[in-house]
Amino acid sequence: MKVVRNYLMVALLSTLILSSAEATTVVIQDNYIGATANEAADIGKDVIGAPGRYSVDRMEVTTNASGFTVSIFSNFYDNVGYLGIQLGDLFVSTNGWNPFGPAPYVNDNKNNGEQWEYALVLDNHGASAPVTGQNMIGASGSLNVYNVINSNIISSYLNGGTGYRLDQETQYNPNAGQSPQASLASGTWSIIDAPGEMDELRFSLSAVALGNAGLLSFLTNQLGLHWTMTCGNDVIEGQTPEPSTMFLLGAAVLGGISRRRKAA
Ligand SMILES: [Ca+2]
Ligand SMILES: [Ca+2]
Ligand SMILES: [Ca+2]
Ligand SMILES: [Ca+2]
Repeated sequence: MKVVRNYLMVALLSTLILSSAEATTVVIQDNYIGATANEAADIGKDVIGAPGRYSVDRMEVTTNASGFTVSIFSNFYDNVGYLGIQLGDLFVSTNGWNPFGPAPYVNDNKNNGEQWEYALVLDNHGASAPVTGQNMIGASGSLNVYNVINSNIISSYLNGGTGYRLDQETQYNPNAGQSPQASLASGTWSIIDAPGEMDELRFSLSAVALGNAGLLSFLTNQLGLHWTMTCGNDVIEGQTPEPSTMFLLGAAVLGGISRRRKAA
């Protein structure tokens, strides 16, 4: 009964508050370069090597009554595992976005700029070392949310140490420390064929899962977001707009409910 009550409460409040805030999809275009490339001729370029394999075009972030969805549009998903390059996890900041240095942030890396609060970790990153790329369009699975401990962040590499975009956050290993981290919430991921344009990797967390985990900040706060494949060849990083007054009111109400539920 408690689970049902929580479900109804979060669903009802999400509907009332987020629909009144006119939740929409935010598009973050890929204007981010990220940490310096290791090949001098490529410094400052958006993609090193073949754009047909690695290019990332944009990220779309949707928050509404059903939850939180981030879609990353890229050419990479029919090419996973080529040279051992895998899918990356999604890094989220729930208190805005402050990259290091001036745009396009050529000196921003995992050691400076924004501190990520959460990582959404895929249960399958694709094969680690096939000879040719694996087509993962149509694949899906589950994801788990973890608090970010910086020493558990895996950074960009290729073929055992030669980075393209160096020191970019790529994947997160919740078991890297002495004691494995517990998952805060579970969601889903899928890779969707988008005819005529780049394909889509979609990360989804329901409002109920976020509410039960005390993570409604995903729906109400200004967010920073970061994604790349494990070579870091094309990195996308950016932010959602400042929340509106209605969102802030929603955050206050939902936060109050969340605190009361925790205290109960
Ligand atoms: Ca880029
Ligand atoms: Ca790009
Ligand atoms: Ca942060
Ligand atoms: Ca950074």
